[in-house]
Amino acid sequence: MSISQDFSFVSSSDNAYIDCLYADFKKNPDAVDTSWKQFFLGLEFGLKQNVDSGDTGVTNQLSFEKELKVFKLIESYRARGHLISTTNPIRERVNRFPKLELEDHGLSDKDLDQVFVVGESLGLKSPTLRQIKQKLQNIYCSNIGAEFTHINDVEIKNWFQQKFESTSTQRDFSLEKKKRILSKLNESVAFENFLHTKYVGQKRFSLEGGENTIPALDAIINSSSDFGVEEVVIGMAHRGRLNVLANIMGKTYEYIFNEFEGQATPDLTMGDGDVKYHMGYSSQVETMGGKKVYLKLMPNPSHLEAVDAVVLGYVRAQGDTLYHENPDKILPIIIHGDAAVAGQGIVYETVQMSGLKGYNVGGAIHFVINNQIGFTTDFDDARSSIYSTSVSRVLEVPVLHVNGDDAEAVVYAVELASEFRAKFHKDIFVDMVCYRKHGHNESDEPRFTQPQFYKLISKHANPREVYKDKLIEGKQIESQLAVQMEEQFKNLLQDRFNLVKQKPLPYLYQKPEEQWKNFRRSTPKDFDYSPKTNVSKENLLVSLKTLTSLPKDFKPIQKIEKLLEERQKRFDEDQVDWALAELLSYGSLLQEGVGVRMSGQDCIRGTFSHRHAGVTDENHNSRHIFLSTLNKETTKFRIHNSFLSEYAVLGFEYGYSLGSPSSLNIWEAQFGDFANGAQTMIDQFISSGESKWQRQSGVVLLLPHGYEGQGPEHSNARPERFLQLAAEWNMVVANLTTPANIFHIMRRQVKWDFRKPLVIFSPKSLLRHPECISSVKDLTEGSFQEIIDDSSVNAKEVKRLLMCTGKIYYELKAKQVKDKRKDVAIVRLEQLYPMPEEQSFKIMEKYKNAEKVWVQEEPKNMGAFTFLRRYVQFDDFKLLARKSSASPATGYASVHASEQAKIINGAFAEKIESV
Ligand SMILES: Cc1ncc(C[n+]2csc(CCOP(=O)(O)OP(=O)(O)O)c2C)c(N)n1
Ligand SMILES: [Mg+2]
Repeated sequence: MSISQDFSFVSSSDNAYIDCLYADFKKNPDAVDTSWKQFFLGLEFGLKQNVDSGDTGVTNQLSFEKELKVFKLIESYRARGHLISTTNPIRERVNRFPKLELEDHGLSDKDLDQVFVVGESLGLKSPTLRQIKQKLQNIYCSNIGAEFTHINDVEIKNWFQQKFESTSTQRDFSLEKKKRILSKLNESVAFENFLHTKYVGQKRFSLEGGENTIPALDAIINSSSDFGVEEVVIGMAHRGRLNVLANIMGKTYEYIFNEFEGQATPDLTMGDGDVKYHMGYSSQVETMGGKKVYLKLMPNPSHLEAVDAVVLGYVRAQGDTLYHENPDKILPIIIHGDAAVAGQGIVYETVQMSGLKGYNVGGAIHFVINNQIGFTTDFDDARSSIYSTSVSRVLEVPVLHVNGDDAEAVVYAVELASEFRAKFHKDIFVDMVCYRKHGHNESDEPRFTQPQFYKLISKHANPREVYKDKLIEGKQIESQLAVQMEEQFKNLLQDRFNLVKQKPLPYLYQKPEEQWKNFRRSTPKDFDYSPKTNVSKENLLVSLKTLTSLPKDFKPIQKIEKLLEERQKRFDEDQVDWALAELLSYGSLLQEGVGVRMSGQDCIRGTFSHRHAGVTDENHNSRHIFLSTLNKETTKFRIHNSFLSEYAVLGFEYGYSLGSPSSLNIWEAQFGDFANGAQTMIDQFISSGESKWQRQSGVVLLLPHGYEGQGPEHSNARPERFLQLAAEWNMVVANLTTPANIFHIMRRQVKWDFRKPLVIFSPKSLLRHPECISSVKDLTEGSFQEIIDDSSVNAKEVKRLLMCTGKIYYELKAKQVKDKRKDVAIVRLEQLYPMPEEQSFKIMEKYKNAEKVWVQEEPKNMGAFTFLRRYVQFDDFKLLARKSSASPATGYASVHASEQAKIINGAFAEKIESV
């Protein structure tokens, strides 16, 4: 039947759509949105009634016209009811013109007592419009506002709608649950109370106004545990962090107060430490259901939201190894501030990861402590969007906005979020609208900038009082509970003031944590010489076999067949190139039971079409990753082309490295300079995490670098920046020139019994340079070479020592060979930091009578030289480099060529002159 033909009242623009929906409904009633399903059911029911009674005329038509109008009203509430939901505990909401009046839908008060079958979709029996409107108002416009109608996945949307409509107004909380909520609020308030009185004016970034965060987190942990979660990893900023540590993580007051009172003895051998509201913590708590759950709070820097991607990476690592790739077992909770979640681009990048194969963690719960302010910034200066959570639209997942004064509504919202995550393995957002009792920190005066808002706040009872009063007003039994717990609250305050001892929670280390415990801190001596990292030829042959074989019936394009033959030939002819050496090192580790994970833009093929870690079938587009044939149950080769992000992807890989101490974890930039988009990760986590938080990481950065005339953006990975960050043996910075060295440095990364971030300036032109080859023996013997001396000269005859790093070596070498210059030695510094002190002194000693020149391709204000000046052995070095320059390289290929020639020729000229 064509609905629109039978009911000509339906406007023509609706015709086709409704017909289409009706056709879908006829095929499968569940294929359409529940509201349409209900509408069509009602319609058919009504039709039948009328046909039975012989009425097919005007009445029929009119009533269906009205039904459709009511239906549209219901749909409007579902879509926009949240705009008038009573989520703001302090002030009036901005009028967003939601168009939810009867008149907006061609209805009027006169229709209020008429029955509309479409209202049955709300669980009402033959409801009047009055009842329908009331129910809609209760569901969609009370203390929880739900955004979900933008979700295109009908199954998800229907599930959420059905759930929300049937449970949000009938929250049947047990007495035990109410007690739990109040006790968590008691703890939350008692904690702030104590700090506020005892540490007047100290920065603590109090949670006051947003105390329901504590019952909310508690509820997420409890309900998620019922859904099978065994570990919860939290990323959060400053706001309420100490309260979370005390009342969710179980860190004792004593411990926290010691830090407050500055009594925590600084152990400077362990690094420089961090402020108290940035430190991480781990614990194991028992849920209401009696299950044990691991809780982790990630340490984080002040840079808001940066920790988000790190949390996800950590969760993925734990999921991959500890939980056998089962996302049901581990849950990330990311807590945001309203200003930060709206303003920081990393949130978008992190959210965009959620459905990607290489980064999926089975969904995160995002919880916004929306105190309606960011430092002094009001919401209307903080975002263009209506809500701070609008970034969630990318994912088409529900957002629940909830009044932060209504403890039970908050708990309901987060429980629904936990269930949603468990069911669909997708992210979900809960936006708790609350307020900030004090200034940004406790010594700030908020009335400088928000006098009106703070006048309202100052008169407002705290969320504990609000909940207690609500219980007292409630049933007899609830009011008794509230009175009884008030007593407990007072005792709790007293206990805290008397510093009654608390017991730290018992903790059982997880396997990766045991592995971390077995590592030690590095010492300067570790970097004098590298450990042996050679492998047997048999080992190489096993890897080679997988790197040259394809599964049966797998058909790549012809070029690949040639490439595989070339791989074999190179090995047989003892001419191992860069890509092969790199892949052989990964293969060797996999054989030894070490997992390898790599991600980066187009890294499977490789930006420069050199890696070909995997190939694609010409006929059915399936992919074969060569080294995956060496996978073991928990140690796998995982390689993922990343999406076009650096900040979040590097953060994710750093997080992954924290969760997988025994594996090799690599991020590759498309070109090295793109790492600058991830500078926060480099500055705030990678270079300083060990010093601040005593967290080691073995993450590897591959940053293509080198001057080949490709212009300012593709030549320079800014080594000077990494070298400026280098201190206290915090990371390794290397610029490599031989395939053997990439082989050994990757292996060394996991052979050490400590972990260090490793930054490699990786080559581009060297990937195909005929001289850039190593022999098989270079891999089966020896180790990483920090410095490579010139074996072609006799030191006694050398008048000039040219020292360099990276691919310029090959250009200098070509000139030396061509001009048969035995008086000039060329030494390569492969590891710039930590400086191989002893080895470098030996080299200097060997060439002590020679003129010493550092030759670099980079301009004088860039490259390694400013850093090398830190070391006495470079005191008497001259510098040969491009002139100081604002841009890293010329955009003209011809200018590049002449600059490069000047450097190379200049290095062998009688007198060293700056270029
Ligand atoms: C990337 C970054 N920029 C600026 C700051 C300085 N800052 C610290 S807190 C804050 C306000 C944050 O507001 P919001 O996200 O709403 O959190 P709240 O403090 O209100 O809980 C700002 C601007 C920062 N820490 N990080
Ligand atoms: Mg805020």
